[in-house]
Amino acid sequence: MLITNAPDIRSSEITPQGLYLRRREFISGAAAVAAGLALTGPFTGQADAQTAGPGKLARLATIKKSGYGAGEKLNSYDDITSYNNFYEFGTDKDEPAVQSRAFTTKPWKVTVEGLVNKPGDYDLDEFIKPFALEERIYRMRCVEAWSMVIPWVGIPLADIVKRLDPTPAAKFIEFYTLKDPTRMPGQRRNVLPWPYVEGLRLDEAMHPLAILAVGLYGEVLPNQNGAPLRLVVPWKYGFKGIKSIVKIRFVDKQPRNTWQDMAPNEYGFYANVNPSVDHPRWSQKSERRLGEFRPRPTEMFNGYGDQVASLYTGLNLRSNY
Ligand SMILES: Nc1nc2c(c(=O)[nH]1)N[C@H]1C(S)=C(S)[C@@H](COP(=O)(O)O)O[C@H]1N2
Ligand SMILES: [Mo]
Repeated sequence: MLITNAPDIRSSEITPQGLYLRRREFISGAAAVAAGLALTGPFTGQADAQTAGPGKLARLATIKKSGYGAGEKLNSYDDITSYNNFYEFGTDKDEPAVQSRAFTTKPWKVTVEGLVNKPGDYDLDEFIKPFALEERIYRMRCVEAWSMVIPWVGIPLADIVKRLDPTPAAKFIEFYTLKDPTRMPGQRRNVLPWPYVEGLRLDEAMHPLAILAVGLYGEVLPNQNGAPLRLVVPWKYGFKGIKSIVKIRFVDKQPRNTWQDMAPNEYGFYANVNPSVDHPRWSQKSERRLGEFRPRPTEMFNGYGDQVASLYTGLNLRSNY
């Protein structure tokens, strides 16, 4: 098991911080050894003061540090978990944190279907068990022109795709969020066509920056951030990062995606961050980083162009927004 129970060491207030961190480190190591896990890297995730979790949710054991995002100043856990877009739990930024409180994500099933050699209904724990968890600190840019820096914990999507073994006919992947209005109160209103769906070209999905996230700040994902499993593609606008995934389908044609269905003149399939293509109703040239006052210039591909631009050679990025 990669997920440990919430440790009984929330007492950061009463334990000196250094000792607290070392104790957490020890416990994560002990849990991993008890579970017989092959240890691929040092337990640096928890020992790093910047990404140590707040001790609110179950901690993730054995997180590999990846080097992505070194030097970035992180947004606080509070920023990341109280300012959310997750329309299944309300359309205001502060609603998902409140309205998702009772949401349960255990048990959780992930259905894999379509043009793939290992289809099936996987229990989430079983689905992620073969993979090492990595810390990935990414800049995230919402289409609404705000941004954050978030220390995700996840699995490279490429590793998962390779293991699921798509057939040669598969050209795209489609993702589906849970549809259950009894558990997701926002789905009782017709603000979006439910369930939320998103997609990637297979080569985008195989890019090393694309991950499926299971954690944040070293702990399991809070519900409002897309527990228990969500997509993270940091060179694209935030709406591509579909939350609370229950189905992954391999297909041969470009899938629909929810925001393109809603307003095709405003949101496209690619959704690559692009400061030179404005949204019809606002500029995309700059962004407001949560916690900062002065706007920042928005960078092409959210600053990941050196890594991802070659995916789009020959594609007109003005018409393919
Ligand atoms: N299922 C689902 N996924 C979703 C959304 C949503 O409303 N429903 N909102 C998207 C948008 S617009 C953004 S900016 C990100 C926000 O992710 P965060 O709350 O973890 O920052 O989630 C994306 N994924
Ligand atoms: Mo967004």
